[in-house]
Amino acid sequence: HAADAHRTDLMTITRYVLNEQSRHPESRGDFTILLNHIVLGCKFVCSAVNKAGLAKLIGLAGETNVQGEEQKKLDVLSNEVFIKALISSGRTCILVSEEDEEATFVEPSKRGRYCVVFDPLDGSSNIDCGVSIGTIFGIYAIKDDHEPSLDDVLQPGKNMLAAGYCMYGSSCTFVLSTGNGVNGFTLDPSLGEFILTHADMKIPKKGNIYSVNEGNAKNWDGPTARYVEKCKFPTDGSSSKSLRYIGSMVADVHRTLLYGGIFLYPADKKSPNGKLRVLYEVFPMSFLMEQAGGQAFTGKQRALDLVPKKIHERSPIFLGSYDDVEEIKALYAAVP
Ligand code: AHM
Ligand code: MG
Repeated sequence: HAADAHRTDLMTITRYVLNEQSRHPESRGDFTILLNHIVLGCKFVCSAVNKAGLAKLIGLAGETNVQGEEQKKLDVLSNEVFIKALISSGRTCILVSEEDEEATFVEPSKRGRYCVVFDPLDGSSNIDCGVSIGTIFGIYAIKDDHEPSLDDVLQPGKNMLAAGYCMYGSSCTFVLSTGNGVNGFTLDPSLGEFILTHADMKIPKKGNIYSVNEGNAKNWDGPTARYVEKCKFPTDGSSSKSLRYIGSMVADVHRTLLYGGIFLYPADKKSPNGKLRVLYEVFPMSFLMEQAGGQAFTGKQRALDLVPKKIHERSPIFLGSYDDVEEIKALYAAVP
């Protein structure tokens, strides 16, 4: 029975990546090992996030501090877990984390060829009210035989080998692309394994949801303002779009990927480069969107073509369904 086979033949994320890698004869399993360490970090964060409310009540971890300190602690804790897991994988050479001002250069004896850029716990201001948060990451590889330097990570997003996120929500979901489509895995807590649940994810060509912090509207530029106005008061006879904004990038992007539509974090007068960070927020999400058949645009160019000059650089971002991003591109193109 096909249905039985489905239930007994579990496609874990490790098995999936091993299959993928076997298409590359030169592969030595390094990528699989690296990914396993990222997955370990995500499982740790998942467990810590699930206990966060409880910890506050009965004092599980970091019990000595009160008044919102847990929040901060969870960020820092997650970062430490990822940094240590990534170094101990023996497959990394440079790590860039949202939590650390400077990049981490792995000591030669533990070095490998991968660079990992990541936000260990994005949207952490949402922890206390139980809203979904996530980890976002991207992976580059250095060219053989040279001393790792920042130039190895100051690369356009299109040079990433892989990107993904893990969402800590009502279930724990890991979405990954190794440049060959997008696949989603859900953590089975009883097995401690991520199982393939969303094979070959494709974003709808057009959606009916827009997602933006409208509180910033008074500071928007013309094209962003016109776009959002069109979402609410369409002039082409189409129906108006729904607004959904969680304020947690992983959750907003995950919904956009599944249901279609557009996510915007535009420039505004106060923050001319928007809020989101190029390396570990904009690039991985843009990579996933393109791999799922959508688009990602900065207001000036394809997001993945951007070449960052600094590791914590920011950029405006518009990403989502192909047709919806096409519309915002047209509005920006119309401005001289
Ligand atoms: P953080 O890295 O400090 O958590 O901020 C990033 C978050 C994103 O998850 C989210 O898309 C955005 O900030 C929301 O910002 P705002 O509250 O300005 O709408
Ligand atoms: Mg962040």
